[in-house]
Amino acid sequence: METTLQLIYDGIIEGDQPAVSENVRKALDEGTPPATILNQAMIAAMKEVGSRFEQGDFYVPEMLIAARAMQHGLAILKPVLKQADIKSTGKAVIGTVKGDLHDIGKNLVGMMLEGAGFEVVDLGTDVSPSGFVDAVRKHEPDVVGLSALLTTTMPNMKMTIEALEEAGIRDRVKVMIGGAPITEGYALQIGADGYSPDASRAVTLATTLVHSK
Ligand code: B1M
Repeated sequence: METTLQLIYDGIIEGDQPAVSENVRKALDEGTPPATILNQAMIAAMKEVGSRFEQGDFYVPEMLIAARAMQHGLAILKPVLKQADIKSTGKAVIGTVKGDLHDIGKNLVGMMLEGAGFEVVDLGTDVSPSGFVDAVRKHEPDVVGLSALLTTTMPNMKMTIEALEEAGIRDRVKVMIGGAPITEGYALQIGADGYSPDASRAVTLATTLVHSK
């Protein structure tokens, strides 16, 4: 890995916010593409944090400070990922499902959608099925994006789709899902309209879903 990328990677693992911010700026100044910074340094570092947690080398506080350092780096990348003067591609309501506090992946999806010209309403984390129903009624989006990182919260995606059905508004929106434990098969099983394994493919999927409405 190039030195600046290595420093970003190390900074996230160590939870060193100033180092992450400084080196993300430096990498951009050096002309490193934002996608390279994201994938090779930042997302790779979060994967390593997850492995250390699994092995018992890291605990929740270490995961949390790593996540905060990652969020600081993302804040610097955000304006670069967003292109100016793009016409609205569609409207998306996104959120992390009930019981789940993981928001880095969801925030990244939101940023990439905004970058592609979507108007994004971010409901945050721990969003109940009725929270999604209310937001669909209020904002009338083309797409609803559900994120889940825990196997224990995945069923709340199904509950959300069922709540949209019960409210009689399921046919007004396309539902896309994603998150580390989610698969294409799970999306089919719960009646979602699509699944994306990462933030950039989430943009392609959302665009396809808007055009298929
Ligand atoms: Co948590 N955590 N965590 N955690 N955490 C995981 C998910 C875990 C895999 C770690 C591990 O054991 N290896 C594990 C889950 C195990 C499982 O369910 N199978 C786990 C656990 C167990 C927990 C707790 C239960 C720990 C505890 O308390 N004992 C607890 C649960 C809290 C809760 O939610 N109720 C917990 C807490 C936390 C922190 C709060 C400390 C922190 C989150 C901070 C935050 O998000 N603000 C945290 C972190 C940081 C992680 C890891 C290390 C990193 C997650 C991350 O941000 N990845 C994670 C390990 C891992 O994933 N390797 C782990 C980077 C991010 C860019 O990737 O979110 O996958 P990701 O998003 C990707 C794709 O998945 C996709 O695009 C994104 C970009 O490419 N995507 C979508 C995501 N959403 C999408 C939506 C879409 C489309 C694509 O459409 C709508």
